[in-house]
Amino acid sequence: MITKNSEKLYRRASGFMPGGVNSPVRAFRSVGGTPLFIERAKGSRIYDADGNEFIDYVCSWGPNILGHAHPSITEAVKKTCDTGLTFGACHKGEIRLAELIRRHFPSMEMLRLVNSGTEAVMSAVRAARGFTHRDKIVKFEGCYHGHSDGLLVRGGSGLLTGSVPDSSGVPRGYTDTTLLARYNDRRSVESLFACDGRNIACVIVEPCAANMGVVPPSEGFLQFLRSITKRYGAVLIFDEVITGFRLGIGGAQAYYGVTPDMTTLGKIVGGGMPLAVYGGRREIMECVAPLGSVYQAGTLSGNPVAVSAGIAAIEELEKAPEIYDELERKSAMIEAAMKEAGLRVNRCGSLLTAFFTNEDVTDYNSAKSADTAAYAEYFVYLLEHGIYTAPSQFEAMFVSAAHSDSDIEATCEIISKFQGKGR
Ligand code: HOZ
Repeated sequence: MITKNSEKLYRRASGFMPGGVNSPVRAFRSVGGTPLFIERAKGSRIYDADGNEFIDYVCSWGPNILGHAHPSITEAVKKTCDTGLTFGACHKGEIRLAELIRRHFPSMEMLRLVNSGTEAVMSAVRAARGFTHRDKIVKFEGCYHGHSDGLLVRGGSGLLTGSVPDSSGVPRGYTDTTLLARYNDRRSVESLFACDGRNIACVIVEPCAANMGVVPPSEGFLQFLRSITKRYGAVLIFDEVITGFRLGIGGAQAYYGVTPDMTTLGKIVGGGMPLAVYGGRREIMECVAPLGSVYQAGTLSGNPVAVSAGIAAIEELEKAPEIYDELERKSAMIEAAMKEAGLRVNRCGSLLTAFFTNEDVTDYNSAKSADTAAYAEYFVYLLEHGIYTAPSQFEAMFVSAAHSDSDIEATCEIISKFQGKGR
């Protein structure tokens, strides 16, 4: 595969951006080689600066559930651009998007539009603290909730990829109130509540973890979180930045039948534009300014262009609910091909990870047992055969509605022939 142009661009980028990238996992550090510079994308395909074409299973890390540059979304964006890029004031689209979100996430009785998943989570945690008048929060090892200070403890995604459990630059005091529990381990949660239950403002969890690779919740785990938080008066926050509108149109909460107090959304809800949401029970959201004393604001919050993309994406998903059955069918085919190649797979709907380990992956420690060099070999093999997947063991593979049967069949054939050492 020729990557001359990407290499040249990467050298230039490295003079400006740390590691040549604007988000660490993109740097290909854990898989080797040069990051590809993408020139354009359409449907299931991306094309790099050297003219290489790939079937894309990164899908911008989740937003592109309908594939790249879906015509309804790009049309909506173009039309909105002509009427103004940003107003910093109220507009009708915000109400339409809020209505659509609440229709599918009825637990989000009130909500706020923000710009990124990090911002949504940071604001949700602040609202939970303001509502409960408590300071401590519980997060799970290996879950990633963006890069706000208090949540950069034993995180997944780029922290796991780069083997950096805790970020430097975060003063100790900022994480003193962050308590750590083990994913899928009820006892670790019970003991935190037994020690400090009346000081815990919230439990934040990815209802299906997807930032240490995909790790589904064990049977009853989310129900358990629901009941223990209720018992102690703590707020249960589902971080559905990845799972929202992906596991089904109602996200993980509908998929697993567990209703949180608060939810954060990102990725799909913005249709590929920078937009995220936090919301939840009315009485909690009424603590947010200007109604209450929890402050949160943003010049570009509710940006009309991003809002129009989000509306178009959700309307498309509403029009074609069969998409989710199709995603399930196609993802199951890929899972079967991975198994045929002797790989260990975790899958939840259209989120999958092939883990290069002999252990069942159920939490941070078992995820970390994966052989990342073996994953790198698998990644390079796929890339050289025209398949673009996450350049990290600790991320998900995303299947989209734009992946045709022939894309999936070609992908399965290539995966099933993988002969690397991690099998
Ligand atoms: N945090 C994202 C994956 N979970 C990576 C975002 C990116 O590099 O674009």
